Amino acid sequence: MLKRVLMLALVSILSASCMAQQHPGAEEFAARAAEEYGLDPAEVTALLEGARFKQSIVDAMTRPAEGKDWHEYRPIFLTEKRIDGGVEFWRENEALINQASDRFGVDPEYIVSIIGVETFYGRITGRYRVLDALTTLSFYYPSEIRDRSGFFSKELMNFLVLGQKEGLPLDQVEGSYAGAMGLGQFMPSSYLEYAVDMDGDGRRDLWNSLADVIGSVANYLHRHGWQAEQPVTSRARVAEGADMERVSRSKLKPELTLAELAEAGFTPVDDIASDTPAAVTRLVEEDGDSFWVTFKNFYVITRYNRSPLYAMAVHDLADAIAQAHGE
Ligand SMILES: [Ca+2]
Repeated sequence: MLKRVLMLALVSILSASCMAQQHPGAEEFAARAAEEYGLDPAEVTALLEGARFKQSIVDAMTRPAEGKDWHEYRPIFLTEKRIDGGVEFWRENEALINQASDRFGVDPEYIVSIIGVETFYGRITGRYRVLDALTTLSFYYPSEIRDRSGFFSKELMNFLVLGQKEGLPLDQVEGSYAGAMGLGQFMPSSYLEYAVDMDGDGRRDLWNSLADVIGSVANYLHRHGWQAEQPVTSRARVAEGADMERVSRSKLKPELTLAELAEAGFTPVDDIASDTPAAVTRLVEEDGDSFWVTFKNFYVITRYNRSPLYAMAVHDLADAIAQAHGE
């Protein structure tokens, strides 16, 4: 009997401490929020005490989809449902997509495709509280992978700033396990910097205003240097004895001209001016590697998500949607 009473007491103590969690480093964080951003430290502390550590977020972070090979990654996004969904989303929002495309100089199918890859046109925007996600990844980042807790700590700070600026209910806002929000999955820093109020109601709402969502995705691509109606990528012909070092070294930033790449043994199958800056990337297919010449626009897509697999999926989906849409 006594054992049972003790047990119950222990459970209630544990659950009380779960209600108000003391996260390692939270105190210092609140002090910094006050000092550098003029936020109320007591409010920040109270908010963080209501944030919950989530093991599921740590688990998700240690196995992202970008760890897959291309032939496993592509079928996740290049489905008939996602292509048809894109055509439907485009037709339903034709005026807004045209408006954003004209205003920001971004090809419409890429605006549609990004929203399609990120959230299936708003069907999957994430069920984690952003506060829990960013707190978990700031203070409990998994030690077995490259430490990005600094990045998430900055995003947590930006999340607080965003809350103050946009009047968001920070303890309720939902997003991905990494804290990405709304139909375009904007991290707090991107929300602050690139979100636009395209419907003109005085707020930037990336959940409920399709005008704001579509405008913000277009502005994001625009601000990172999108070049309208310019190529994104082209399959590469690889000459015998091609300089494979170029593939590993060129990264994704287009730092060589097509003429220089041709000298190294890589030429695009499409007809593109030889002074165009480009890079080369390699994808793992089921039956070997494929090589791709990538251009500025490909690089711009990787500003959304650093993976070349991501950029290629966005490109392929954009292409498929544009064809089905009849462009
Ligand atoms: Ca708005």
